[in-house]
Amino acid sequence: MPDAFETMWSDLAPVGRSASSGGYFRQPWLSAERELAAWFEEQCGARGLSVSRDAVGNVVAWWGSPGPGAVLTGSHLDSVLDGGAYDGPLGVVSALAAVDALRERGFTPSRPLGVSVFVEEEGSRFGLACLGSRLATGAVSWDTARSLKDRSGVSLEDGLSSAGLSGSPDLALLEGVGTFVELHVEQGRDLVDRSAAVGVASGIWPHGRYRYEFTGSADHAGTTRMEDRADPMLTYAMTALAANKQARLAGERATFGRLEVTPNSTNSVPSRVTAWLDARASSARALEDLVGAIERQASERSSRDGTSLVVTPESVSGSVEFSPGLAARLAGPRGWPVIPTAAGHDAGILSAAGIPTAMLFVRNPTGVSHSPLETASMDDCLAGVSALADVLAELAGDPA
Ligand code: HGY
Ligand code: MN
Ligand code: MN
Repeated sequence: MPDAFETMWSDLAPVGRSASSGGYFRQPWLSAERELAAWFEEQCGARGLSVSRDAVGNVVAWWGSPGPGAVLTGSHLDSVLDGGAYDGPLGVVSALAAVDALRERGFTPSRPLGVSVFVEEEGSRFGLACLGSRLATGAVSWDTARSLKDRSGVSLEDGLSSAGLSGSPDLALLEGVGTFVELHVEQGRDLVDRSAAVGVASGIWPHGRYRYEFTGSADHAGTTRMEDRADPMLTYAMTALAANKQARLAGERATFGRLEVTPNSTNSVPSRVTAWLDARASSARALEDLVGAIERQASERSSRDGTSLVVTPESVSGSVEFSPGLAARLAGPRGWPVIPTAAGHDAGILSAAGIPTAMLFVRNPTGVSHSPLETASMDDCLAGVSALADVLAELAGDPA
């Protein structure tokens, strides 16, 4: 008898969880995430699914042998730093539970049905969002990705080899996949405001991550007069204020959530401040305008402060419109709302690769995500499993 949803969910709860914050640290190819990856393959094996893994650790487990017109469902197991329990794992556990539910209904797929996990969806270690699915679809080449470095200077290639993975994935893993469906906890309050347990995604806002390197002159915090300083912290601070103001004025999103100060000494004017901007907007043009306005204001401030600035895009994800026909087909008869999101997903990468894709969202009562406080009720999670099973039966069953 396969483990029920609740059992699987409690299996995962302690893995990578911080005792102090209650948040999750499941960075890719490090112990907690590798423990989850092994758990997932065990669960697939217990269900008689045949597991294929590519050279970076993306996994697809098949019900039926893979082939053209296959239907794939899944999500990711990695987390942001100090993340929530649901972002990613809910889609993976729900996919396994949906297979069980279909079997309990006596369903047999008339086309191959796969359950997938893509690695490094958050880009929390190597900086490029959806790194696993970009490699699996060829959206980024191995040559480009192999030298990406994590915060301690470990390259992707070395990070993989210490996890026993060779890197340089071929594109065979997703061969034949005709439709992808990702279930995900909603990262917002749209469903709770509509009193709906399940919804369907219409698309993903374009978004990007940009590294801002502010360089000034290190000096003494006490003996250096204010007018004699070239202080990169000041330029950064004014840039953070400008980003917030520009996003508010435009009704878009801008966040500086990560900062590195050199030498990070209490009684020194810093020599360098590196900050990462996460910017998102409701259209490609709006994102370009927002990012441009922030960079212009940062450069103006930098010349006033006598500092210098280099801005480097690290991860850019274009606007995604999921297949409208598929969204309408799944949502219409079931009365599910069709809603946009500003959160990136592997589903966006597969959609951009030309695979007809849909996302199911499960209600998040607070809307909070990328936080230990992220939550969803068990009832809504089980409603999500049943919804996913219905959708998979429709997509992988005999054509009506
Ligand atoms: O950052 C995002 O939008 C997603 O959670 N990876
Ligand atoms: Mn996330
Ligand atoms: Mn996610």
